[in-house]
Amino acid sequence: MVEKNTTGDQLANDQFDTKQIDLNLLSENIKLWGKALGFQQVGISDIDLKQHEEKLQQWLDNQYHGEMDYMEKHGMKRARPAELHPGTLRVISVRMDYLPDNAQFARTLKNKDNAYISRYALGRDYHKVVRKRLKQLGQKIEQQVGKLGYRPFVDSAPVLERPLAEKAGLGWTGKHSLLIDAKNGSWFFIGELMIDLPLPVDKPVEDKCGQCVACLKICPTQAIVAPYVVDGRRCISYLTIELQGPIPVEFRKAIGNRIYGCDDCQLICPWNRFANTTQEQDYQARHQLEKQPLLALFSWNEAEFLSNTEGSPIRRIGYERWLRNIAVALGNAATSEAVVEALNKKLQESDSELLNEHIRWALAEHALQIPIKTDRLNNRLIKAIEKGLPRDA
Ligand code: B12
Ligand code: SF4
Ligand code: SF4
Repeated sequence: MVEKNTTGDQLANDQFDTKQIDLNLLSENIKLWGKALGFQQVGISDIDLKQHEEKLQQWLDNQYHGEMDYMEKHGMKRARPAELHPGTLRVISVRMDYLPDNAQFARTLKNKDNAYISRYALGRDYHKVVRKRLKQLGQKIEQQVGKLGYRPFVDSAPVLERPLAEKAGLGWTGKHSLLIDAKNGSWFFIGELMIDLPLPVDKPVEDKCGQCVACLKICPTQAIVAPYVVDGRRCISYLTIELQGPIPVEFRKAIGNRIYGCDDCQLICPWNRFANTTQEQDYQARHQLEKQPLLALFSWNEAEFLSNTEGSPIRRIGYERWLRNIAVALGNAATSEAVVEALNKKLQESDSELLNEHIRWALAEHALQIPIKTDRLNNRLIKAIEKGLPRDA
């Protein structure tokens, strides 16, 4: 419970002028309530992101956002949370782990006939899960202190979420540009609640990447162009999820069997040896998506696609791009009659030029009849997972 009329600071904004609230106690309670709502960590930061503006601008000037117009549209607003939600004084950042038990990463990456779907997308759409609970956290705070201005967001607003969570002490930014916690690795989502209370802020933690460059070296498409900088246009996550049009041919072989997102830079990271698993039901893998043969997924009709991906983030790419991605993975699978037949069948049925071009590419790969080349990077990654992450292999 929040004690009122104790030693509290006088709140800065007019709304709360008449009340005395112990802000230290309130922030402690917010952390407890956040944990009770299923967040593994809760931290608080101010809203000063000035030091990120120049780098964000450089990233945009380099066109690293590719087709992600939403990254460009709001310009520097991303680094100025108060412009997004006037009155914001603090941001409460939350961490939600999504790695389930028995992830079997190496097994899926090894079997080129099965689809690899990035771990975060195998369960329920995290946007819905995290946002709903952040809203509950906002309501809980309001119940205690009276009417206040707050806004929950997770990927949903033009704001630099990762730097905010970093300021709030939820982890350091790894060279792959994701946030890492020393005790829990990087398998987590972040979400934020903007709030107009001048709560005490937390301290950031120290960068522990040291001399390591494993993520830069393992990335199949060399998307991490320098430490801490990802060229979105090269990232498999962008190519399979964000990109609307054709996947550039130069990246198709490197995509392997990854049909939705990629986890390689996290799988190689030594800090993920310490990752906790989650029992959260929403993040358990759905049977129809996990360890599925590419051919089974390729045979879904649109109605099956929609029903099998209901409530999943995958649904938003739509049926055409779903097939586009699987066609690329089938082009990388072992040549067999069944694969060639399935590709030809879809080619006859489909009137999408986008899909048909990818199918023709895949058929051409099989026509070459070249035995599948050993993928050096993929093999190295599989060995590293088996050795470093035996539980998740
Ligand atoms: C756009 C986006 C993408 C794009 C671009 C990725 C990127 N790194 O920007 C694509 C589609 C490729 C992508 C992929 C993924 N994403 Co994403 N993505 C976002 C999103 C919406 C915005 C990120 C952003 O602002 N990018 C802009 C650039 C400029 O930001 P930045 O990379 O942090 O850039 C900083 C550095 O470059 C740094 N910098 C630049 N130069 C230099 C030089 C030095 C010396 C230093 C120190 C720093 C530095 O300064 C920049 C500004 O701070 C966020 C959610 C959000 N609203 O924040 C999720 C988010 C970052 N993604 C997330 C996830 C999970 C992923 C994937 C793992 C999904 C998957 N499995 O496929 C991959 C990982 C790929 C990767 N290594 O980044 C999570 C990360 C959670 C975590 N633990 O950190 C987020 C936070 C979503 C969430 N709410 O949970 N994503
Ligand atoms: S998600 Fe995959 S493609 Fe993207 S930066 Fe990481 S390793 Fe590279
Ligand atoms: S793989 Fe190494 S360099 Fe990359 S984020 Fe992890 S510790 Fe940092």
